Amino acid sequence: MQETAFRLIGIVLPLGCLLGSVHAQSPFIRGDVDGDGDLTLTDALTVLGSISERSSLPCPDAGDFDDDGAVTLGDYGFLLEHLIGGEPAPSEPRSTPGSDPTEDPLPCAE
Ligand SMILES: [Ca+2]
Ligand SMILES: [Ca+2]
Ligand SMILES: [Ca+2]
Repeated sequence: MQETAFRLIGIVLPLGCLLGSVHAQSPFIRGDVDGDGDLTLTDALTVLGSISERSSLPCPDAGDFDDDGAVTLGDYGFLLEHLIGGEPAPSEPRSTPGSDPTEDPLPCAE
């Protein structure tokens, strides 16, 4: 039992150091906050829910629709407009999962 615990620590610790040192970011599609690969009303409602409940999204960077470094009601509005009218287009990455092209404090971890 103890041996198993030590083995686990041996695996988890280096992994944590690795993630902490390179600031690894999971690839994401901008606006696809639930990560199902599509921009839908569920994504908009998830953004709205996280803002009103002050909870964080699994991938806050995906919720930052206009890529200004913060997830706000504006992002919810843009996402809703995009779903209804097709405009405005979200910032990159938008068609295939990718990483954030601009630096900001928003994380994206699975
Ligand atoms: Ca989605
Ligand atoms: Ca934003
Ligand atoms: Ca950014």
